[in-house]
Amino acid sequence: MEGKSITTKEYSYVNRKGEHISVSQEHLLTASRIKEELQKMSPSRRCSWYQHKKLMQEEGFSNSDTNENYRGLIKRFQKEQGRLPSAKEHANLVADGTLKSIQSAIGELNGKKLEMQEQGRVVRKLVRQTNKDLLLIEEVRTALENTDFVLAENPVVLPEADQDTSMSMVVCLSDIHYGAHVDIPENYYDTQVAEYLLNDYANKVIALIKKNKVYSVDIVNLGDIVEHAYMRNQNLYDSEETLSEQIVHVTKLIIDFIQKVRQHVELVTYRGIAGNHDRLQGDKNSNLNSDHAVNISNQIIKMWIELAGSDVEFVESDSYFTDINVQGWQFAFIHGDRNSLNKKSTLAELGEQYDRHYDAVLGGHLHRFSMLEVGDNRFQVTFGSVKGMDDYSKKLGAKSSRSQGVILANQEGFEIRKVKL
Ligand SMILES: [Mn+2]
Repeated sequence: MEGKSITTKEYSYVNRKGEHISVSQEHLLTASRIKEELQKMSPSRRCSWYQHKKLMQEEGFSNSDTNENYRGLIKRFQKEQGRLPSAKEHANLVADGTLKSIQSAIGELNGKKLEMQEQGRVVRKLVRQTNKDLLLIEEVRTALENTDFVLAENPVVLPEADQDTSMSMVVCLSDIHYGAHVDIPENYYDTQVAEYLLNDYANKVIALIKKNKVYSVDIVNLGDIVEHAYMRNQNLYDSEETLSEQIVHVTKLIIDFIQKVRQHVELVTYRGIAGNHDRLQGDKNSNLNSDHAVNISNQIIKMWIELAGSDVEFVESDSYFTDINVQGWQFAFIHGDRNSLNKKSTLAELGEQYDRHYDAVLGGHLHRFSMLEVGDNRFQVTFGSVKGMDDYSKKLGAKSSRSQGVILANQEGFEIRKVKL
């Protein structure tokens, strides 16, 4: 009989010391069952022989091993048995309490596996995010090291005699989309054009400063400073620098812009809010609110102000909102993706939300100049982009010229002005 042959057969294997180790039939039965159970628990159907040895010890078999000879012996034994243990047999074994160690090990491992799967998703996401953040910071550091920033100068600006210098100005910067490469019949745009246009804008602002005898300027960046690569698929092909390079290089241009203005006005502030293209996460519902390119850009600008000794004031603001009181007039600023500047109730809604009576709300996002009077001398304004038209805006039928814009304000009133580029 088959069973009889097993009882009479001698089983042994050679251990690492070269000794022949005899094992009992009971040992082999237990060993093959533990092996099968461990295989069942493994997604790759592999037995962990380290685990196997531990479980064998718990079952009272101290002469098991993990080496090739031992594994071969168990395999041979299983082959001779010609079958896997039946469900009934297994159940009996469990009922007998002979394989209690396996039961508890399976329970433990299954519990851990579930927990891991649950946490796995969250952890993997965090790890991905952290790695990405670290990589980004490292890349930003490298880009900073390779970029020369303008020296800060704080010249005294004397008004000419008999001049009335009561005018203030808000200078908006919007939708630079640095890093975008546009090459269509209606428009050409790349980083060099961006540099040229920002310089051109600075000169136009300086002309306005001189003409209107402006004594203070608040520069407000309305977002979309970079084109970014994570947005629409189209941008994967239309972006020409890495995100880190885009952020550092556009910030260099913004600093140039700030310093140029500062050459002509003593009181200058700067602040920046984020647009949809600035988000490092494609998801606009991401709760990491400061996870955007403008945040990094702002940090660089603050660093420049401090290290270069500029007297320009950096003003902290929310990621997606800021407001300014200029000579008694209240202005709110948004990028325009979260609140629609086409919707006539937006000014009132922002007033409710921030408990202020705003005279105007200004934004970008639409890449075209628009001005909507939504109350008595109260306005919703969008300024155009530096980037200009692209395939996307063409598809949307939103053809428009490049522009930026400013607010001139004194005690008597304010005027919102488009500046064509
Ligand atoms: Mn934009």
